Amino acid sequence: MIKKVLTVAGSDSTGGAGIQADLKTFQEYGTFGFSAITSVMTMDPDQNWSHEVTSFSPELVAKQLKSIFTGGPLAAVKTGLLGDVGTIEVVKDYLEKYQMPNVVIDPVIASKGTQDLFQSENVMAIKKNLLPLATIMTPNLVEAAILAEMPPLENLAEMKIAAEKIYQLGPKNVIVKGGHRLGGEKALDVFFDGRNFEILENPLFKTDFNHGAGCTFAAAITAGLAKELSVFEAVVLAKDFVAAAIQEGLEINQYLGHVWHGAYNQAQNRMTSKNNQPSIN
Ligand code: PXL
Repeated sequence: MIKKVLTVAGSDSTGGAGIQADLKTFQEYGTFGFSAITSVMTMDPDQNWSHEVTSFSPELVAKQLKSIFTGGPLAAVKTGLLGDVGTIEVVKDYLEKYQMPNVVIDPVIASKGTQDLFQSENVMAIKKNLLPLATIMTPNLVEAAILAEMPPLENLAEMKIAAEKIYQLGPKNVIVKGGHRLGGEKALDVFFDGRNFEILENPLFKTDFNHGAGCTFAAAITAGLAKELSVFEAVVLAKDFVAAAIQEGLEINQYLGHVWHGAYNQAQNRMTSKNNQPSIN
């Protein structure tokens, strides 16, 4: 059976992050993607590529969710950029009403080049409404410090404390992503399930083409959960998926480069005339 998965997130027109990353990743995992768009992120080359978020109304998000959930609950859901408090509350209502399993909350309150993502009322609303419903929360280093109300995290010990503090807010699992921000030779992540810590170590790739890595990682976990992996299995596979995507990142313009969501499956080789075998005659 094909698993249905949902992303509630912002649009990144350039195709690397947000809704676009999520849907591409869902497809790579062989799941069927639904999407509710909360906002549109745009970047302006005339303003040194400064980012702007234009939010949709909570009512419009609710209308999309109504359309989506008419067929009943889905196998998994991911939230990303949510835009405003009203939208966060609408999302909570739907997650509760349909008793959604496999809820992945990517906080998206701190990201490269996007100061305006951080709004304290949104952070409070995410903490209050969404963390208690989360199967897993996926903050980066900066987001983890904000959620845990700690000064900037600088080492593994502090990441563990932050993971524990975030766990206390309600999610069943937490992964704090060290990524490139921690420095050092490796990308280190701390996973905490309320009892045990797992430290995930991955090579740190020297690339500037990694826009969309965070969204892609959370979307990959979501699709993995939909396909009935355990939370930790889903995280480990998502790490491999996103590592491949970063390794084969592509330049988009003079300002940025994106992860290649199809890298893990070498999707660029699909549908070439040589390989193409029609399944129905
Ligand atoms: O990576 C955070 C992020 C999330 N969602 C959208 C984005 C971005 C970063 O640019 O555009 C829509």
